[in-house]
Formats: sequence, C-alpha cells, structure tokens
Amino acid sequence: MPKFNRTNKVTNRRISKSSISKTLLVEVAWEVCNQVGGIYTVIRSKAPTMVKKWEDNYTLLGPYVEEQASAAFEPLPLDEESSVCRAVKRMQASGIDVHYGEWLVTGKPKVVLVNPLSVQDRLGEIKYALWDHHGIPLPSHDDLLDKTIAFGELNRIFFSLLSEEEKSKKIIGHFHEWMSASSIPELRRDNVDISTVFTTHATMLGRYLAANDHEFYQHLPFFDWEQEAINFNIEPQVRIERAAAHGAHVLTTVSDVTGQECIHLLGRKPDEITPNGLNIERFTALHEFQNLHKEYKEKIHQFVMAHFFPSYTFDLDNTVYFFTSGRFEYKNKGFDTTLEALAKLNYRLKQEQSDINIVMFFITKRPYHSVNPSVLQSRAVMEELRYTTKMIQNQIGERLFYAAASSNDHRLPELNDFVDEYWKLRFRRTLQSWKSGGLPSVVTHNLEDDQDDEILNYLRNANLLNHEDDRVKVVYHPDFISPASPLFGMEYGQFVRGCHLGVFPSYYEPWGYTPLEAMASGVPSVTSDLAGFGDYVVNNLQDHEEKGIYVIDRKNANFDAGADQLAYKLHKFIKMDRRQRISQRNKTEHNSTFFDWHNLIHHYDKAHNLAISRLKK
Ligand code: G6P
Ligand code: 1S3
Repeated sequence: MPKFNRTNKVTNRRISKSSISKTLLVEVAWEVCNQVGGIYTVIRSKAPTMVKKWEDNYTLLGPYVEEQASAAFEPLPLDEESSVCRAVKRMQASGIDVHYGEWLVTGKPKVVLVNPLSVQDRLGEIKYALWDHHGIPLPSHDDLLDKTIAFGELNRIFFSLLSEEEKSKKIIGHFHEWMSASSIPELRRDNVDISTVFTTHATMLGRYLAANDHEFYQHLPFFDWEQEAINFNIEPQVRIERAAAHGAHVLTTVSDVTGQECIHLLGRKPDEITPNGLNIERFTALHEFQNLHKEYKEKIHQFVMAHFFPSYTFDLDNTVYFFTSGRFEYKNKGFDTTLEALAKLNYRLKQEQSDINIVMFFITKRPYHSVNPSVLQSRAVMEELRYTTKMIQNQIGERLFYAAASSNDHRLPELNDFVDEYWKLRFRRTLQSWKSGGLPSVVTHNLEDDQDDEILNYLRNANLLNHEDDRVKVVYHPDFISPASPLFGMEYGQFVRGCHLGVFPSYYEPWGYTPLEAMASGVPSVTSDLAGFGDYVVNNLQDHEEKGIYVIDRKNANFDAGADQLAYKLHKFIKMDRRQRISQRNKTEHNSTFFDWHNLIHHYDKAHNLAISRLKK
C-alpha cells in the first residue's frame, strides 16, 4: 500500500539516471495530440527533452480525437515486454477504444490515446461515484464536462491496470489541469500504487474572478471559494480542481502568480513552480532570422498598402508594427490597457508633431459574419494594380531592349510609346477604383455583435478610427492568422516575425506564451508582472529591457498608471532607430535560450523526485 509522506524535502535539481531507470513517468493531458490552447504548447514543446531524458520510461496519455489523431498519430504494435502495452491490451480486451503509438512531433513520444466515448454508457455511474466519494456535483448534460469525466475514468482504469502490470518500477502519473485530473481523487481512494503530480495552468476561479473584479489581487485572500464557484456556475470544475490539488502527492503550478491562487483558491501551497519553456531552435547564422523579419514585414506592408492607401498614404519605411494576440479576454489579456495606452501614445505623438506611423494589430477570435467586403475589395484592386504595372513593366522592358539594340540614337526613347493603349486604359481604370473616400476600417470583418464589441466601442469612444493625422492606426482582425486567410496569407509565426513589437500587458495570465514565442523569433515584446512569464523575467533575467522584454508593473499600479507606463514604454520603443532595433532583435533572439526546456526542466525533475520520495514501496 502506498504511504504518503508530504514532509519529504527534495533538494535535487536534476533527476538521477538511476531514479529514471526505476520509474515509469506517464504525463496526462487533455491536450496530448489534441490542440486546444497553451497546455498543448507545454506538452508538445517539452516532448523532445522528456524523451531524451526518460527514453522508454516516458509515455503521454491523452484523449482520442479522430481528426487530430489521423494527422499526428502513428499506431505501433503492442510490445508484450512493456507494462504500458500490456495495460493497453487489457483495456482493449474489455472493449475500450484505446490506441498506442507515436505522436508525430519532434521527439516522437510514445502515446496512449483513449476515446472518451468508450465509457459514455457508464457516465451516470461515474458521476455518481464522484459525487458519493468526493462531493463533486455534476450536471446531467454538459458536453465538455462529460468528456473530461469520461477521460478521467479511462485514465483511472489505465493507471489501475498499469500498477498491476508493472512489477519492478515505480509509477508517476503527472496530470495537467482539471480536465485530466478527475481520476486523482479516485486513484487515491482506491490506493492505486502510483505517485500523482497535479500541475495547474490556471485556476478556474482565478480566471473568472480576475475578469470581474478590478481589485482581484487585493481581494484574493478573502474570497469564499465555495460561494464564488456557485456564483459563476462552475462548481463541478472547481471541486474537481480542488480534489485533484489536495489528493495529488505533489502539486505544481506554472508561476508564482498562480501559486498565490493555489494557496487562496485551492487551499494548498504548490510544492514546486514549474515554469513553461519552449524547444528553442536557432539558426546557425544570425542574419537568417533578421532576413526573415524583412521578408515577412514586406508581406505585412502589402496588407497595409491595400488597407490604408486607397484612403491616404504614408511612409512605410517610417512605420512600426505592433501586435497583440490571443483568446478574446478583454480585461484578462490586457486589451483594455493596450487600447488606453495607444490612445495616450497617439495624443503624445500628435503633440510632438511626429511623422512616425504605428499600425497596431489586434489578432483574436470573435464571431463574425464575413470579411468586410470593402477590405477584400481593396486587396483585390491592389493585386490588379500590381498585375497591370507588372505587365506594363514587361512590355516596356522588352520593347526598350529591342529599340536600344536596333538604334543608333543614344537618347532614351519615349517610354510611353512602348505601352499598348489597352494597358494604359486598364491602368487608369484600376487607379480610379483604387482610390476610395472614407477612412480605412478599424476592423477587417463584419462582427456578429458589432454594437457591443468592447474593442470597437473603445475605438469609437476614443475616436481612434484611423484618421489620416492619427499616428497610431488600428487593424482589428477578429480571426487567427493562417495561410488560408485572404488578407494576410501567412502563418501566425511568420506574421510575428514581420512585426516589431508584441504588446501583452495581461491582468490575468498564469504564464503567457505569446511574449515568449515572440522572443524565440527575435521579436521584442511588452508584458506585465501579473503574467507568470513577466514576473519570472523580472526575477530571473537581468537587463531584460535590453534583451527585448519590457515588463510593466501592474501589481502595484492601478489601471490608469499601468496604461501610462505602457504608453511610456511604447514611446521609448519607437524612438529607437533601425540600427538599435536590429541590435535589440539580436539580443532578444540570443537570450531566448534562457527559456529552452533544457534550462527549465530541472523544475519538473524536482517535482518528480519529490513524487518518488513520497511514494514508499
Ligand atoms: C533586418 C534586415 C535588414 C533590414 C531590417 C529592418 O535586420 O536584415 O536588412 O533593414 O531588418 O529593420 P526594421 O526594424 O526597420 O524593420
Ligand atoms: C493556460 O492557458 P490559458 O491561455 O488559458 O496555460 C498556459 C500554459 O501553461 C499558460 O501559458 C496560460 O497563461 C494559461 O492561460
């Protein structure tokens, strides 16, 4: 029977080879082979480091989602030597739809995928057990809850069988987020012989409370979690999260900021902070990523020309591109602070009679009917203009060459004569339809809820509507960027590379991958000390501004003071000249290795060492 000893202190930063050889580690997440959000990035980017370290003793466990699995999963034969495979075989024999194979991402980790539909017919019984044994109330029908409960039951079955099959090694089950963790309380109740680690990537209550309370952090120690869970109608999720946090042998979370939530909202101090890294892949030659910036900035120029130039023009060489991106959480992601700072910056630059242009992109996801037809139209007309000028250029080029080769006259001929009337007319007509009246739209799509959209309402109230004399222009793109997007036609990562600065002054952000992803591409960004990443940078990365990570203080500043700071930092950034920007990009990219998993994995090692020490066989 496992003995739980919470007082064990583990100071080892690295897990030893000998411990690894005697342990099986199974990481469980709803986002294994199933892309939903940030946890997918954690698991996927960490995989190469984990596989290298744990070799055959490492397995991932996730849900079987056919569309995703068909693209990224390769089945493997079940190996009788492996206890994981024997557990899978026994699940299959009992009629469960479970798959074993390789996840086709860097590192190619071994994965077990279980289909939540396999226990659909037992949902009532599973819910009753959670209620009866752990006081977790579950509604009769809630699609996501039903799937996660089913997933929990399947991973409970898997670990129970694995512990029977594995005769010599210890087993660690490492569960990410509540969606994977409804099995923890049941595994503990059944005394299944494994050690459990629960990593929370946010707390349910924290997310809701922060979005609704301007003084969330001041009020944090005083919330009545039970009452608030009922108020927000998230009692089942909160109770699962708490049961997992209390039941796990080891609790970890991604940042000190979320650590405070664990203390006050989950009622347990995390044993270890496990910050998120990336699998940083650098080019061998420094200039390569700078060239990419130039290449993708040129693509963004194309969009900007099509969008703005029919109304008025400006100097693209004196234009700086800012962007923010992420799920639409207006206050939590700091969109409100960003808008306020942009309005202040615009005012300041106008006062200074600056001639710089800033184009700020909001890339997020909102329900919309269609792309705004006039935005599409100007893009199409610009393509037509490009085609027409190209044809004229070709015609002049060829004819000039023949004229020059066959002439004794050294003077340049009249170039107009080389162009057919047809192309002259087409050129004039295209230019006529190119120039339009009116201001360039601040939003690229027709939103379903245009009247109540918070970004649009702010822009309207602040009159930040792309007037010609505005130094700050806005493009609100309420859809994620993809190569199929008719307006940008590029990958999100390429878009990031083409920009100059990411703006992410979050109010609630357990970690926040967006500034780190920008950093890995050599693009500087602004974040806040309320984002786990920003807080980590302030405490661990010296001279971070020089290295392209600006952090605004939102812990001690109210909304206005935060927006003032952001406006100040944005202003400071645009005062840099091109040489300084190039040099800062070099430093940004260079220092991103600080966040390579190789440098951060020791936090996971500590959690796993602790898990082993708390399970005495
Ligand atoms: C990269 C390119 C340079 C280009 C520069 C533009 O460094 O290698 O050729 O001049 O980007 O930088 P900027 O910050 O003005 O977009
Ligand atoms: C969470 O995803 P989110 O965007 O809902 O987990 C991410 C990975 O740990 C983290 O980066 C993010 O801050 C959290 O909020």
